[in-house]
Amino acid sequence: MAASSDVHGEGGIPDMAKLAQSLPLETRCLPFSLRQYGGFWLPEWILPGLEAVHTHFEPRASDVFLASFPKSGTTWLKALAFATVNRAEHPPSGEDHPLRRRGVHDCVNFFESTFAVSREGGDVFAQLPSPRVLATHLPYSLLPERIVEDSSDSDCRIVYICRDPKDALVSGWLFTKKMLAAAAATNGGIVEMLPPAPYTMEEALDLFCHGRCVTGPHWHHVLEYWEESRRRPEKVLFLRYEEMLREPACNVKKLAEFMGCPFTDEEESAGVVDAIVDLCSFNQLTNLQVNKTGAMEGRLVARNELFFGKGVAGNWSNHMSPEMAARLDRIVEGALRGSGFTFASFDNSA
Ligand code: PAP
Repeated sequence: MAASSDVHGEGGIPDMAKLAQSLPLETRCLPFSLRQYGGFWLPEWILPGLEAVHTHFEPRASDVFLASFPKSGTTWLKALAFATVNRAEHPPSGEDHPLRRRGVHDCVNFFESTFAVSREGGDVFAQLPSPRVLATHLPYSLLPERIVEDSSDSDCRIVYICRDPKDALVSGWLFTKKMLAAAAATNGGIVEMLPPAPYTMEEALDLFCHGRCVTGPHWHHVLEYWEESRRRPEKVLFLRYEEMLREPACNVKKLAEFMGCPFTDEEESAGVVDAIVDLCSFNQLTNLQVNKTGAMEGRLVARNELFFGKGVAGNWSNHMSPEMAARLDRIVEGALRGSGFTFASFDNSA
């Protein structure tokens, strides 16, 4: 697997403003133009953020990074991690909990997109108190060396959430269609989007199967983090969306332990784990006013409600034919062969 220094070379990340125009371009994958860099298709508008993250971001030992391929359960993981880390200051059953007042993505920022749209320069997260919880869709091999390095100075941790690629694809396709409709109605946001087009499931699937989607190929994204979680389980925790739906409390305990703030027996008996699971549940979050009418502050035309679809495993079957699903399954299985990794839905013993 490519470590980040292999991709960026000795001098670190290159000058993206100069490099971007020479990178392979994909404009059929809505809603953004994509450029291929380091083997992955990244939104073109993110590239300055990638450079800024490498140049300016100063990780701290107490940082936790929540990583994911888009539409794999990031919003849920953000809510759970935020509520868990901050439970002493903000008890999860409290009426005034930040997650009841603010959008999940405003409680936990995506770091590359925040850097990409920031006009401040420097480290935009320098003022955030520790412990910081930040999120990223970047592939492991494109994370800054200071985050991934194998040294005792780099104690920050990474939690990855993966999801069946068919559900991630369908969730992203539905999101894109809603986002384009919203952008058309409001004259867009501050990030330039491609003009709306019919964008059928067949088109989205075809691009996805060729790895041409935001941060694709999906299976390479997952595999990089999975391999690192096997190599350094103390550094990378690998979670699965489908398992979290099955056993949320058990996964929240695992998450807390990994983040260095395990629940005490007293907390467990007092129902704190269940209160966090309940606060962050699909039903609770979707019923909050802020998630019905609010929007991600000052960035994309992404109303909070767009981040909540059905919140289940297997929604792909409502939008993909068995033949379409079999095509993607075959490609993914082929790509994963020999790796030792399988998606839960392909593995009957899981
Ligand atoms: P992002 O990559 O844009 O941040 P992300 O949160 O990873 O999106 O994925 C959105 C999916 O997570 C949606 O799935 P669906 O379209 O198949 O329904 C969304 O419903 C689901 N999701 C969001 N919050 C929760 C939650 N609290 N519990 C379960 N699923 C959730």
